[in-house]
Amino acid sequence: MTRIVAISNRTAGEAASRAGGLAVAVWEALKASGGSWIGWSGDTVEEQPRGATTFNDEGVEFVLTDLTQEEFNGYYITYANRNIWPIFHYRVDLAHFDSEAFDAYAGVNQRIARLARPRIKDGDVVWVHDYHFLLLGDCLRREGWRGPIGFFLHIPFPAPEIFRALPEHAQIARAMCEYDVIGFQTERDTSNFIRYLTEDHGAAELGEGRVKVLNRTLTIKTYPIGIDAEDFAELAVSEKAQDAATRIGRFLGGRSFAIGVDRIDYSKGLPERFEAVGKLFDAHPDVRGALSVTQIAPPSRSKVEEYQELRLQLDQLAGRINGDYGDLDWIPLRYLARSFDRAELAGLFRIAQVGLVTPLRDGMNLVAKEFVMAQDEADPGVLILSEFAGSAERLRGAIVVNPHNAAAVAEAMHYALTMPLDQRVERWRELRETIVAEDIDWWRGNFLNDLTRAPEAA
Ligand code: GDG
Repeated sequence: MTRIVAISNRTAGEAASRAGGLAVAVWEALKASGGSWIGWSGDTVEEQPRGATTFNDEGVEFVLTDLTQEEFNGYYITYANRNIWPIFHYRVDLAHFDSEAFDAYAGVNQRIARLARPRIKDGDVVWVHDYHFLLLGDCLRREGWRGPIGFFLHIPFPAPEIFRALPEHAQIARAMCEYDVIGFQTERDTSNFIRYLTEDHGAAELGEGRVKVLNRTLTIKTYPIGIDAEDFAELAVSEKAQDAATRIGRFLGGRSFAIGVDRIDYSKGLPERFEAVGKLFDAHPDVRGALSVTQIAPPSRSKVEEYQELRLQLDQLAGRINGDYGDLDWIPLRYLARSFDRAELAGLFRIAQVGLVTPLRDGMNLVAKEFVMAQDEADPGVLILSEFAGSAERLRGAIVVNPHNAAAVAEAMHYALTMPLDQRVERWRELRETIVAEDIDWWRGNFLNDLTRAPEAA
């Protein structure tokens, strides 16, 4: 089997972090091929480290480097998370353009490439992940690697008109064309990128995902990421899951239950969702006292200002909704700003009547798929899904909503709560079928298949 060298900002060096989704998929691929996984250790230091920490786990070599405080601020906080993240999520208004931060970003991409190069052997394939490393393929070419390099973008790729707001867009796109395979989550992302390359760099499509651009021919295709579907369904009936369901059941006291699980991030549409919950209680007094909404929202990137502001906004909004609508024996909206065990989440999904997945923009959104897989076929809950989540492109059985339209989201919740069993089962079966067929193994297999065939295709 072809050996894989994976490169991503964070790796799954600790067994506990291999708890789900992507980490599992990459880990399994590396274990099967005896590969290496290279990335940031998660620590910052004063002086640039010369080497890296390396260790082996089940035949997989981990190579982790610390970042200097300066690199962390420039590459990670400012360029990746305050330039690329907002722009790729269509939030030009939140971008903090900063050319020095771009230099730091390019510097870290080059340093990681230099670290990786001696570990890549003839016959290997390199698999780079996500928006932290858009330039890495080009950096590896500069280090002399001519073999296959694939890149998968986990977040959306914006419309060209938005991408061009990034002052370094041309430089980034030229560097990206050094990859052999570029994978996106949705057809929309893929066509956005190809349209950009066509309009700005004279690209020509050759068919079957092959694109000729800047004197190279590469594969640019859609590989919607999946989940470990059957495993998640099993997790939802595990003892830990059932304990969590019992605990929340005591609190619910027979009321209906809607759940959302999202990192605190402005792309996830949490204020808009809270507003929709308020609208539901306004428009449908019958639901007052009869439904509890729980939002699990682990804080993320709390060093970034926009995330700190969002946290305050959510604290305030949740407080106001409970103040306005709550009663002596009823909390309408429970908002828990911490993380829970994966099995506990699965247990909560299983007993929920409604899953709320209403991001303003999302590459895929795995919570939507997890919610579906956790359901009980005899009495499944209903998924309410934003049209702007990548997962909406394939998940036809969901109630698809515009998250900006709070009144419509409120109506969708009411519709879900009153939906007859046969319709819920029909929708659920359709969703489940897609999620099982397009699971994480399917995703990884498709991508790696194209990547290992890249030399022939060229
Ligand atoms: C990026 C893209 C794309 C959440 N809270 C807890 C917890 N989670 C787990 C969920 C899910 C994962 O984290 C989140 O994945 P999402 O896909 O929903 O969102 P992002 O974190 O933004 O991920 C996204 C993804 O990459 C993969 O390509 O789908 O669009 O933005 O698995 O269940 N897990 C635990 N406790 C929590 O409190 N254990």
